[in-house]
Amino acid sequence: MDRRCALLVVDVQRDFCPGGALPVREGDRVVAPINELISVFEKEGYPIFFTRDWHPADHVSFRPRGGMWPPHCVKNTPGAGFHPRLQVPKDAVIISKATKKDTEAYSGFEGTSLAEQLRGLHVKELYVAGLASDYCVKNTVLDGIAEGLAVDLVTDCVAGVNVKPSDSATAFRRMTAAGVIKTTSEEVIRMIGGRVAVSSSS
Ligand code: VGL
Ligand code: ZN
Repeated sequence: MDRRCALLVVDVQRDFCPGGALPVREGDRVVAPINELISVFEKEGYPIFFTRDWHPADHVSFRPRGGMWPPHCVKNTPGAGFHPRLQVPKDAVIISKATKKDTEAYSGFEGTSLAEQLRGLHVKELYVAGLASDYCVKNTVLDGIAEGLAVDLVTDCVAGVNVKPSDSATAFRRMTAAGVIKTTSEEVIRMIGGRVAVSSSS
């Protein structure tokens, strides 16, 4: 199994964490296990991508414009910053999305160079973690599968907005039906970390 892997960390931003403008319940619970994934991918030399929701102040998804969300992740404001404990490597690729004021975009692939960059690196398998399970994670996973990637959802590294309490469960069913591979950070670390040990002892 030497498919080229990449890690994609979706929208782990202050506004999606407790105390932020659009908090995901326990959104910050994902930070510690994601940091462990980051360190394993870094050690192995696998590429690491971060998406961030990066809206103009008058974005169409905001309530003052008739959208469903309170203003959040306005570009270049503290709320749009990554969670302060998230360990973003210097050479990580940061993908800003939903940057156009009249267009909503929940997927990291929509209107960005993500697909092109993954193809350029010959990535075949994408490990997805972050926020929120029922919006940007879901849409990113579905688009990744549509791109022809094997997509692994790291289930202990995601959390949902749950406008309706069942939204995360519905999103998991959608992703499962589309062919996502469910895994955990422990499993990924065992597999990828284990690969390092095997190759260094041979
Ligand atoms: C998201 C709601 C609004 C997300 C972004 O990152 O999942 N959710 N904007
Ligand atoms: Zn948004």
